Amino acid sequence: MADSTQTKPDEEVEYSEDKIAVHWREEEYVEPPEKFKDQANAKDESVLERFAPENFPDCFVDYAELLDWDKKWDEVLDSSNPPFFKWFVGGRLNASVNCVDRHLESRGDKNAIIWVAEPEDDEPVEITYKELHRRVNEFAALLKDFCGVKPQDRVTFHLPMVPDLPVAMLACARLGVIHSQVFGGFSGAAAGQRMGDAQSTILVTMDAYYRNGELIDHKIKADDAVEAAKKEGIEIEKILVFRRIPGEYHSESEMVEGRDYFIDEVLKDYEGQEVEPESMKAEDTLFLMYTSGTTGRPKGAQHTIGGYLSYVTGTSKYYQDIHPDDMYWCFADIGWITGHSYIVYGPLALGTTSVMYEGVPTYPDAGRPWRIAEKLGVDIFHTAPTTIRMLRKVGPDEPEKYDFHFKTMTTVGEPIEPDVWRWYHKVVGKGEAAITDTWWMTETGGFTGSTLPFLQPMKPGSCGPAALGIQLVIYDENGEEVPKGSGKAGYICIRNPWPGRMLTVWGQDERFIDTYYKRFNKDKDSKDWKDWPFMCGDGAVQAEDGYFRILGRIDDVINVAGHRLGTKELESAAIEVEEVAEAAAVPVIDEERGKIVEMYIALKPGVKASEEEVAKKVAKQIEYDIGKIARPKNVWIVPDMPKTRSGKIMRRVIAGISNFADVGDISTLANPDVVDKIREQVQAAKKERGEDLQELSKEQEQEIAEFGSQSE
Ligand code: 6R9
Repeated sequence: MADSTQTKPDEEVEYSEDKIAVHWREEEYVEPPEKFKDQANAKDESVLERFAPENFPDCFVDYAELLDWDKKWDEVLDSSNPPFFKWFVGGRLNASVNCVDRHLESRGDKNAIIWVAEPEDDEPVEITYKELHRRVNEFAALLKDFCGVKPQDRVTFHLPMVPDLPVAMLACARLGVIHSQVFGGFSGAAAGQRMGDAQSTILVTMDAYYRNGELIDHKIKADDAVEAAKKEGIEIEKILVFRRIPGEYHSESEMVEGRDYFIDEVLKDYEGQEVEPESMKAEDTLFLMYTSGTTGRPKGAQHTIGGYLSYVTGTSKYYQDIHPDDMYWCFADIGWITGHSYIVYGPLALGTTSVMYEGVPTYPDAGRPWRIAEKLGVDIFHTAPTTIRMLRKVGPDEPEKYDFHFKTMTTVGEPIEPDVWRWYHKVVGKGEAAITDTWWMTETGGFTGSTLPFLQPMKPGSCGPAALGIQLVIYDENGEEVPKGSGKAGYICIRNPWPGRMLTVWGQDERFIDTYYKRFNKDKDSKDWKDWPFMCGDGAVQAEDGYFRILGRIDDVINVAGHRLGTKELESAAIEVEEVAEAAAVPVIDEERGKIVEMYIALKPGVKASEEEVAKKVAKQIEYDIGKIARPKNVWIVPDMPKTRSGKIMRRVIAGISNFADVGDISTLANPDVVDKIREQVQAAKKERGEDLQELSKEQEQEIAEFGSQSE
């Protein structure tokens, strides 16, 4: 491992491909505000003691006891078959009862959800717990009777940010059915492929939704989903369609008789019906959330009912500091794990009001989020660095024009630059809110590193110490522990099991072990959980005080505005284009979105089509297979790819070219002279387009230098 410039600021540092070096300076602490401390859910140090390692695994009973159980568990943790750990075994519960029914008596007339449509003239829609109960039951009745679903069957949603989405999730939960929501911005083909993987035959979608002032056609994507699912051997039996504007239909796609149904019409038969909630086993599955990895096929992270719900409820309580009377707004998409855990399940289990917003942050202008906060009296705000960066860029002075006051603010999804952190703290938080930088991932279910908002000081750019009950460790490439304060980086892992962790990769237990455990497990036959550290997939460094700084993914994943895109997914989309022989995807640092995708393409010999035509086709295919979010900024048609002798494309070399950064060591290339050719071609074109002005920070340079080297 190379040393950090923290200790040797000006020294030249040597890198080798599979290592990560750190060049960030430690920031000063920022003290949490005193004024909210008395009301905090975590207000004294006793909580830290309760969750100390010597109290593992029983410490997590604290979280499980926040829920109502039909039957309490017999065993807190069954670790007899590592790494398939099971929590609260013998326990029975229902997630929709915990998020809805149990609040009816005390808070039935209080709002569970307030939904803000993008058109600003539309009044926010208030949904009380009673109303939510009615809607969840009616939709559950429809799913059960009209679709004939049984406990643990899979139902796929491809929905935008509308209240029908949490209603549908909770209706599945009521029936013990597994939901799988595919991010609305992803393509229909992406939804169809995931249906194939989950063996799901029912698709719930919507005709259209508002984005940037336009009503955009969404049902049209269902046609592609049908095709893609067919390729996977799945015949979609029913497509249930919500209507964005009651009584109207805003899609070019035709409703197919006997397959497509307007939900509002079918629901008439189920008006006022109530469905008995299924009493499910704690380790049964609540939902699947597909995420990208190092190989082509997305992984279905399989989350449990008892463990997951306990974990998101507990972390919502202590880290989000949610009380029933708070007005909580998580400005994220439910199609992302953040939305599942911290818009729907955690907040509703605690009986609070969860705000949902349909549209883009800057519509009609950069003051919109702050007007929403002011109007609704939001006191807890939660969003991602990409949104914060965008709002700062477009309206740096907007927040101070509005009268809103946050007690806590969360950031999630990417490392946040200290400078952006300070704007968030000073301008959005008006200097009086605590920031929780929450580091975690789809696989972990909930927060794994952060500060307790009124108990632990904040440090810009660091997520903080390990979350309660989580034992974090950094290993070097040989599996040796990297001591804290050494300034060295390595692979961050979680030593112990925790209830929020996914149970497995849907249908692929081996892949689960390979991806998360193989690297640092020294004895695959061991039955001791201590031999099974979970590899998170991020590089990190730990300061002397125990705070972690996350350096980003060490696998081949490009994080665009918080969405993880697998290079392999992008490349396999490109290769579908007839003329394409080879493709490589690399990230380009982008001020607003963190990263964006650039594609490199080598053509098959004798191609007649013009380069421009092929480039267009590639971009279109990626948009079709994955979604708009993945659309490449540039598609470069190059004479050949830089490759190792074993024929693997060296992505870090082309990533270096795209970012005007160092391409690193090319001595192991089979065809080193291609590098100069590509550099000349690409950089000249970029200069012409004015894309060469980007100055990279040292850590960005390092990230580019490392990109993809894991798979070389
Ligand atoms: C929740 C979520 C996971 C990856 C993760 C890491 C990055 C998330 C972060 C962060 C630095 C934070 N990440 N939160 N990096 N600081 N506070 O984002 O899940 O979409 O699965 O992405 O996001 O690299 O490994 P997911």
